[in-house]
This record gives sequence, structure tokens and C-alpha cells, in this order.
Amino acid sequence: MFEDYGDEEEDEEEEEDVEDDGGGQGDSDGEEEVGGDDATTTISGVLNTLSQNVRELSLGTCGEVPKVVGPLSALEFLREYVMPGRPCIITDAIAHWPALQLWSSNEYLCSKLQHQHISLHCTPDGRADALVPISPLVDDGAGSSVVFVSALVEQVEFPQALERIVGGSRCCGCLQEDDEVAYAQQQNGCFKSEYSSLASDADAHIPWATEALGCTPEAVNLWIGNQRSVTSFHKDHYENLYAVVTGEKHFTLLPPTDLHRMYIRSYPSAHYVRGRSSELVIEEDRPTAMVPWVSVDPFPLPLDRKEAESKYPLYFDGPKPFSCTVRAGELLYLPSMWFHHVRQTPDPKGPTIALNYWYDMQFDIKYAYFNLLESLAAIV
Ligand SMILES: O=C(O)CCC(=O)C(=O)O
Repeated sequence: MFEDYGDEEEDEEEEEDVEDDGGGQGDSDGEEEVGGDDATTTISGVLNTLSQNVRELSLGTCGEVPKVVGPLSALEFLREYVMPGRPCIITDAIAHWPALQLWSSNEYLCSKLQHQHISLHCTPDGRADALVPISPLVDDGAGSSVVFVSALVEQVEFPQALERIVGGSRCCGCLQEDDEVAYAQQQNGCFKSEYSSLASDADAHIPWATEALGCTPEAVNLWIGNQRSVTSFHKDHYENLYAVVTGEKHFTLLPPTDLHRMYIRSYPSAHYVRGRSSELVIEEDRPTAMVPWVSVDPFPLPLDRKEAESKYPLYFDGPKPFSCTVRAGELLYLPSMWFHHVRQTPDPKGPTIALNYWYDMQFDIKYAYFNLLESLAAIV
């Protein structure tokens, strides 16, 4: 996720270009009108019109993600979903996986992965790769600033990792609000490496998707989390087939044509480290690096809601996002470049477990249009 918005140099260049054009981010007064109404004469008006047209012509305006019975034929998948870039939930596509029965048993998982070390992503509150306000060490009068923080990744033997994820290390066996949150979410094709002993429980690829997309997956990732693990809004340069095996995942989705509603800004990058009492503390990256990231949190705390609405009106006052819950046994097709924010509800007996297949996207004319959009959105 981290590198999805391009490298720093490119972003610095983009910002310089914006300044050269005389337009600052968030300054719509500088926009030039060319005559006619706002929907066709200002950049933000044109972007809103594009987003609305795409909904009306292709995606639908109700914000629902269609559910279809699988497995799909390669042709139907390509024609109905991949080419128009429309998400869908496919039922009955993974019903044959032994994982659907086996992975709701923590004992089974621990026996298969008894001595296996896995990468565990640790945060104080479940928000990895997310924006966090920090207070300066010295009060310079500027108040707090916001940094982009990555999780601390620890190598832990699977049985201990699972215990930390589900909160079993507590005497009552349940997670407390002030516990740190552990999320197994290594995104480097970990299913084939860290979890190779589970390989026979699920397919190595989704056959009709492989046929439609003309390649095997670039990465297959396993996700094991709890109700406090949240993935902040971002997009990926992959076609994503996301299978839920236990529990439920709640997706909030926006199409690439809503980019201007995401308020992408550059933030200093930071990471969590262990402090003196082994608590997680934020350390800014040195040398300083800036990460372009979506500013919008779609679910602010009730106390912060008003402020969020006034800072990000294009998001909160605009068309509602597409949202869906993907249940155990279902497969979500998440088209490349769609913004997604993910929450989860665990299985009553254990964590939420999902397996996702990232297929390379086509870097074609749609991608070129998206880059154009990115440049335009930076001006408004
Ligand atoms: O399941 C999650 O927490 C995030 C999934 C995601 O971002 C992805 O599959 O690209």
C-alpha cells in the first residue's frame, strides 16, 4: 500500500508544477472559468461531473455492490466487471476450499503452523499505515501535526501471534480497548512463504480470473485480524480478488473517478517502535520522507465528525460511497485503482481470516486518464 501513490520525487515535482500554475491545494478561487456553468467551467465542477457521469452510465447511483453467483466464466467476468471497472461480490466461488471448514479452528491453524514465524503488524489502536496527529516535542505554538505511521512488524511464532490477535493472552481471553492491536497482514505474497503449510486448504489462484486477466496472481496474501484492525483508505495497482474465509469484512469503496474527493496530501512518514516499557511510540523517519495519502477518515469519532465534515466537504457532502460486507465463503472483486477502506468483524470463535489475490493491472489508457485526473485534482 505504502508505495501506491508514486515516489516522493514525482510528488515533489507535482507540487512544484502546481505552484508554477499559480494554484494551491485547497484553493479553488484560483480556478479559471472559461464560460458556462460551474459543472463544465471549473476544474472541481468538471471533476464532479465526471464522477456523476461514471455512476450514471456504468456503476449505478445506489452505492450497492452487486452480488452474483459464481463461479463466473472468464468472459462474463471480463465483460461485466473488469472492463467497466465495476466491483462485485461472487458467491459460491470458493465453496470447495477445505479452508472454509478448517480455518475456524484455532487448534488446526496452530498445529499446521506450530513453529512458523509470521510477520505481525503491531499498532496501539489497530490503525496501521494511517494518519495520526502528534504533538511537537517543543511547543512551537503550531499545535499538533499529522504524520503517516506504519506498524511495527515483529516476527512471532504463529501460536503466540494468534493469541495476540484474538486477545487470548488476557486472563479473560478477550480484547480490551487499551490493548495494542496485532494484525497479520504481510503483503508480499505471504501465503506462499510464511503460510505455505496451509497451501492445500485453498486454491493457488482463481481459475476464471486467471483466464480473464491472462496471468497468474502476482501475490497471494493472508490477513488475520480482529474487530479493531482497520485499513485506511488507499488504492492499489492490482486487480484484487478478496476471499473471506472466517468472519466478515466491511468495505467502503470509491471509484478512481472520485479521486478529487479524497483530499490526497503529503504527510511526513513515521513508524512505531517500542519505548522503554515496551509500549508503542511514534518515531518520525529520518531522513524525512513525505508520503502522499488520503486525508479522509470515513468513520471519524462522533466528537470529530463536525470538523471532518467541514474539512472534507467533497467527501462528506458528495455521493455516498459504495459499501458492502463480504461474508465467509464470498469473494469480492475489487477493481484496480478503487479507493478502499476496510473494517472487520471476527468469527465468534476466533479472528477474521481472508486471502486475497493481486493480479497485475493493465497500464493502459485508463491508467493514463487516471494520471490526468491526479494532476487536475492537485490543482483544486
Ligand atoms: O483486509 C484489509 O484489511 C485490507 C485489504 C486491502 O487493502 C487489499 O486487499 O488491498
